[in-house]
Amino acid sequence: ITKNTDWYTEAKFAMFIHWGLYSKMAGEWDGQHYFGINEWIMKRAKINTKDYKETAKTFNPSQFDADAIAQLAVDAGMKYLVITAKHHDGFAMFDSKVSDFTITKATPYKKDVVKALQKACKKKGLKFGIYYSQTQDWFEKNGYGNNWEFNPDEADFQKYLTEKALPQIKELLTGYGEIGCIFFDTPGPIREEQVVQLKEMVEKYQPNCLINSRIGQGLGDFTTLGDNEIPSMPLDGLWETCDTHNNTWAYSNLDFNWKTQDEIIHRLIDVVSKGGNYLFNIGPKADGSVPDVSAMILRETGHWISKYKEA
Ligand code: JFZ
Repeated sequence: ITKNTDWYTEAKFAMFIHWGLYSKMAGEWDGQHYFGINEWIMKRAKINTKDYKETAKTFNPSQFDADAIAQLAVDAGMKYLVITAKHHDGFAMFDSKVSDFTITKATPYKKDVVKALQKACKKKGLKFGIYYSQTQDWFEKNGYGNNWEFNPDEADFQKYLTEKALPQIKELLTGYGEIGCIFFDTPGPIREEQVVQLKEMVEKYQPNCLINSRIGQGLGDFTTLGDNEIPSMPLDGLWETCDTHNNTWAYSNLDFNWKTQDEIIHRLIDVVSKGGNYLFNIGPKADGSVPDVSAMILRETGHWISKYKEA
């Protein structure tokens, strides 16, 4: 099928958001420090599903303001926004009927933040995209990746796909307005016919939704390069570079290595000059607020972009 890709080609700059229960750990578990990508803390610290789920009971992002985040993206000069609806930890940041491990059922906050962001994006004229970890799900014995609690030899991956991933993706495709793009990730051992099941599901409900290459098996509509990778030469086709503001995707207390506005602008120009989109990540804190420095730097970046447009 032919999809409308104009908006994507014109977009150039976008906001990626990694936000979930792991944001609460912020790089620390059981008195130990975990430097590096904090959204992997469940696996790195080998936290079992029971203890991990327990953290949801105190996940209460009272400072979360979807309009303010969408406005930050607009101020930064960004044109679409992609939110982690479910990362490798298996936790749904939306109101899913097919699992109890969701922000609406397992936390005191109870509200659907994917919905709130989708509405805010619509209001502010941003295209809306979702990140969904289709293969890794450390909360499910049939999902891929949790080998500290479950036996991978007994895992029935197709059962996980049929009972959790596909139904959740359907929920996201049918209850959240127009989904501009879907960001799958770490395809790993997923088989070709399973990738086709995902792709057909997406296209059945949202025929114009652009699918990234990390769906696996070369079946995406656009290429997501390796994390933080910028090619040395222009590339043909639709592609994007995803980049973190520091060295983690999800918020960490241990990482202060923020890119300056100059670095962000250079990287943006580098990517755009080679024909790609620059998907730039922020990691909100557990309370829902965006780290001050990160927000300030993004506003400065947007300031430069609007000056440049006038010139
Ligand atoms: C993945 C995730 O595991 C990570 O937590 C984050 O969400 C990031 C955006 O994507 O990590 C990857 C995936 C692919 C590559 C590197 C890291 N790659 O192809 O180089």
